[in-house]
Amino acid sequence: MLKVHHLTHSRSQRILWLLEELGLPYELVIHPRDPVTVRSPQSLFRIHPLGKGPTIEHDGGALTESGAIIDFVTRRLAAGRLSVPETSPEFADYCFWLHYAEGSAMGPVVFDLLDGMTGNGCGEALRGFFLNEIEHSFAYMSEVLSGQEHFLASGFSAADINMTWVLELAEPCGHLQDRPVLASYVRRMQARPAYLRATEKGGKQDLGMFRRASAPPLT
Ligand SMILES: N[C@@H](CCC(=O)N[C@@H](CS)C(=O)NCC(=O)O)C(=O)O
Repeated sequence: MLKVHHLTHSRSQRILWLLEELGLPYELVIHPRDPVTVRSPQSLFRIHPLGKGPTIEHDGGALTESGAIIDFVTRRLAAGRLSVPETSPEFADYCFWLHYAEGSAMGPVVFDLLDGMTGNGCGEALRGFFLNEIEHSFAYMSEVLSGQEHFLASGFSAADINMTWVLELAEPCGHLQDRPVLASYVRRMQARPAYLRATEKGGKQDLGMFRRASAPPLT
């Protein structure tokens, strides 16, 4: 059976959510973050040399990287459900959003988060770069989601699962505060029954460790 290695309060919540949406059986192994460093515990490095959440085990092998796992699960284990077939006019959009999440959108958010955690340790030049990237990227997402409920015009897909975590991580840094379209999208995704089942099983996500004083939780 598919085994999911879940690092607490992390991107691996995506995979639990995906599997709950698909209704596939899985064995869950929870790896609490190291209480001092907040990083992966040694137990995750015993599953895969990169020691990252998410990691899955299937057919005797270990696979890490959210987008790769989503592709593997939807194609190999779910007959393409929640993905888009190559013949569909939406295939390009699906590929874009599935990969944009970690390929481009997430990096600047992580830099901003680290900047906050290190008391502006990134310096002005780098900060100027990543804040500009966030501005463009989030403006584009807002524009797309102003006209439709999900990243694909046809409705919910696994690309929403990869994209939602980018926005969830950006929230404690204040990037959803003046972006109501993105904030309401995240709330819609978080209200999905499968999302709620995933957080019940993997533990409610607490990203408060990343919160800025200038970014009170959204109400
Ligand atoms: N691009 C990778 C990123 C994996 C990643 O950095 N995961 C974080 C969790 S959010 C992690 O494992 N952090 C703990 C650490 O690096 O020690 C993916 O999407 O899977």
